[in-house]
Amino acid sequence: MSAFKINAIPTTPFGDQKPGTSGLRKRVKVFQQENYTHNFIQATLNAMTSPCAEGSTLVVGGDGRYFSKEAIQIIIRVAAGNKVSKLIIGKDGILSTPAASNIIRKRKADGGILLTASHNPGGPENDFGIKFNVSNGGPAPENVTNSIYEHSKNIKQVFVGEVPEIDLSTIGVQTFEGFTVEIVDSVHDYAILLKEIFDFELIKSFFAKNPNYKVLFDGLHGVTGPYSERIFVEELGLPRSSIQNCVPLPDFGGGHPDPNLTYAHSLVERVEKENINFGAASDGDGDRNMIYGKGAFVTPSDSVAIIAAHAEVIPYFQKTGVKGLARSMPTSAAIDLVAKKKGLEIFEVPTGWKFFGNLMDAGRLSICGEESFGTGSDHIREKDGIWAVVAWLNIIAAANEKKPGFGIRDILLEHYHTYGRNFFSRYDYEEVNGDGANKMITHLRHLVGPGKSEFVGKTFGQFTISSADDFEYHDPIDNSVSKNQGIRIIFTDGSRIVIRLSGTGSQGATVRLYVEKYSQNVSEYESDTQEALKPLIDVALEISKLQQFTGREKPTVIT
Ligand code: VG1
Ligand code: CO
Repeated sequence: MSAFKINAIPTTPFGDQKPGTSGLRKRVKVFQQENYTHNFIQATLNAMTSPCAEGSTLVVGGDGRYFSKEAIQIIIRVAAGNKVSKLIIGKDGILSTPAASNIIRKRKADGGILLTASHNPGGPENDFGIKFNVSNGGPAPENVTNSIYEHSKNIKQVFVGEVPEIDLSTIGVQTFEGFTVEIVDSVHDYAILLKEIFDFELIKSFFAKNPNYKVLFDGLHGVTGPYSERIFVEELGLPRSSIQNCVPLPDFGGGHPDPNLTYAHSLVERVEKENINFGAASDGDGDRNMIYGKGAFVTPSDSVAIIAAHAEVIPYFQKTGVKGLARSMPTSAAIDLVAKKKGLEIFEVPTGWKFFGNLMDAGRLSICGEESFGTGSDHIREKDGIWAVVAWLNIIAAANEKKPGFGIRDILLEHYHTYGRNFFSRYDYEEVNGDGANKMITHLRHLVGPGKSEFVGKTFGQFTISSADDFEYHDPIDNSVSKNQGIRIIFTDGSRIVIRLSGTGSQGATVRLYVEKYSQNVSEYESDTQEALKPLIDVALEISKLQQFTGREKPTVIT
């Protein structure tokens, strides 16, 4: 066992290491600055309190994007320098976000460092990201990320252990005096987990009985490639042609690894052209998903509601029961209607998966989702792209037992006939001038802000305002309060407008405008979303003065 020297290297703070919605995300060039990554890792380890970094076990891995391998060698040396006792690292540095969450829980680690900027493009000119997860496997809550930021602003030295470069490509254990590095298979534990959750036999027998049922999964060259190969091809027996773009690339093949109608267009085109029954995609780090059948796009807000409505066919929920449901604030209220019907608790939390963790740990939440293509459950503490895809396959296989030929579109329509339809859309205005965006938010805060009761009762077109605020969340478990989480304008017919600024962008500001309209009019169930929402979008633009403040006529992306 070799000993190594620890050096205290003097450094000075960078003022910009404030984690956003999901970790610190910046251009690769920013992380490549001398000491930048060292500083952030040291600040993260300094922020660990229960337990401290010294003596702890941490899981490390990510989506394999450009600069990951260099960052992992830095993490190894800084962890050794801070007397971390063990690092568990995915082979080649690869761990999808859900797989990392699972390993933290299964191995009872004290936390994890995840290297990803999720759906943001990768490569030398694009984004990198570092996120700290705590011992429940979930993203660090705000008190921890605030502490990381405080430490980063006051940092004076980084402790670096003189350990040699570690070969990340060989599974096994490497031991130094007081410090161990274990390289683990990236997929193994995750595959076991999914097989415990879902009815793989039922899904396999559905495929066997329906040899013409075509499935296409698109990994968008993100981290899910090896996971999809294992789950869809090896375990569920689908042909290899059922997966595409499944070789992880450090720059995602130059693409934007975001599973939505804009960036997963090659999947959408093939599903339509080749009459594929079941299409799905996942993002760079494997926590997002899109479900898309021929002529049937499932909005993420509908997807989580449908999974909740059909939870009884999933073995995991047969065992645990469904304890409660939740969604992020901008997500449509489709899942609220399921909760109501089933007599379950429903929670509305701010944007960001970290807000679901406490509810899950307290045994009050089983299934939850975000409109941003995030769906998941309390099997881990991150959203889980492949979990959502297999959940849908499980639901379809179960439905076909009674109704042969039942597909994605049938499930959607059946859901609308039972619960009504929540039309939902999000408009993103990316990389707008930060000043203009902030001024717009100030204008909106002023309109809705406390004591502004005259705004309530005002009518715009066919919509009359019934309430408006800047969303504030009181966590029912630890009583923490999160303020200013987005402007919410609710109308008397239940329609909603939400406006907030993104916390994941790396350049300029991104404005997100969310609109939702509820309908129980059967003749509208098959209507086009954008048409159905047009009047409400006009009202949102009028109230927010978005076009005046940002100078943007049109959004960059509509989902
Ligand atoms: C976005 C989404 C949010 C999601 C977050 C991280 O945040 O809106 O719902 O939790 O990304 O997703 P923002 O602040 O940009 O709106 V991922 O797949 O990056 O981990
Ligand atoms: Co992601």
